[in-house]
Amino acid sequence: MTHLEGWHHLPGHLSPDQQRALLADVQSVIGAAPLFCPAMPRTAKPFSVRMTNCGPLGWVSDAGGYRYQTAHPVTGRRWPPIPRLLARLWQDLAGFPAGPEACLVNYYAPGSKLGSHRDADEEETNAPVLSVSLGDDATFHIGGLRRSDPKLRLILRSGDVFVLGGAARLAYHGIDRIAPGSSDLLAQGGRFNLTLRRVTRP
Ligand code: MD3
Ligand code: FE
Repeated sequence: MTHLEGWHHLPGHLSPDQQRALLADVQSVIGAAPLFCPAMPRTAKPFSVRMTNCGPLGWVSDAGGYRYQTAHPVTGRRWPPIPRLLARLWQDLAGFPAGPEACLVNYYAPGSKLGSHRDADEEETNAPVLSVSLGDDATFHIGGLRRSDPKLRLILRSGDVFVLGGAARLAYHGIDRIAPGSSDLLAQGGRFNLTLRRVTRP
């Protein structure tokens, strides 16, 4: 169980209508910026999670490393804008004076996982990361500042919002499992997670 301060789980923060509206926004983001298959730096081993982004900056990972960039790695086009519902959520919940620059969209098909890692590619670590879950339930873990620290596990459900600030901003975390068929929001099944981030110092 993590002792770190600064994380807040807001179960069911988005209504079913808001979840459907946000899903439509996510589908149009994917129309403009298709999901791509990121790979691990050095080994080039593919992630089981597919990704895209919206906002001025997007996070990418390939054999060359992890970084934020202004262009989609496959189409070469700029990322589409952050949907208004998400921009408003950041204003309401982030407690940070500047807006988000990147919204990473992760898609988990049933069977996908995200290994334990820290989010440390942002220059501005005083801003929180704000996460929104859509679709199937996910088993999430959050630990401490060392990989070996004890972990707290909890379920992230469709419509949940998670705010990661303070000391918890640099904690190890990951997704262990997606529960197939636990939500009917996505026709294709699986789960989207959207993370809003400030990357540069304002
Ligand atoms: C805890 N995403 O995109 S969201 C990621 O569900 C990521 O797709 C997971 O980890 C997902 O980097 C978890 C919740 C979350 C996001 C950022 C965090 C938890 C965090 C940053 C620090 C600590
Ligand atoms: Fe993360």
